Amino acid sequence: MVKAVVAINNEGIKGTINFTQEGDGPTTVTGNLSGIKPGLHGFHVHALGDTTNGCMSTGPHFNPASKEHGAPEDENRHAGDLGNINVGDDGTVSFTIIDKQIPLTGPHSIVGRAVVIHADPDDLGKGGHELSKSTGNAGGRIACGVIGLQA
Ligand SMILES: [Cu+2]
Ligand SMILES: [Zn+2]
Repeated sequence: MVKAVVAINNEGIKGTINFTQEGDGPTTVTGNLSGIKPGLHGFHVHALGDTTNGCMSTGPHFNPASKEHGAPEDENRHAGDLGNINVGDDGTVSFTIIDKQIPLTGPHSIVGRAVVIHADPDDLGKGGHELSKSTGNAGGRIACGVIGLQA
């Protein structure tokens, strides 16, 4: 079992996101976050584990197969497209995502890259906005953290 973790602590948004993968199986993502505006927020793996300029320096969505932005269940999606998280009225969210395109080992590993939470909902590529096919038009980057291997 390979494990990785992200600690989130940006502008009052706090929490932890854990990743586990057994062999070549799917990766399970579990998160507990607080301090976020209620509603849907785009949730992605971005290509770069660089936060020297805050979340802006994490680059675009992780996209090793050069596809378009989409929903997690779409064939045509960025590997980093994990959809939305749905924050409750109390500003907290607990979620579990199981996904096959975000391995923790090998050439397309997400370890050392970044998780980003957005201000707005991800339209999953279907919103008809000029940004739908690249970012899901999910708005600003309100929190992020670098994915690190866990012993
Ligand atoms: Cu993003
Ligand atoms: Zn994307």
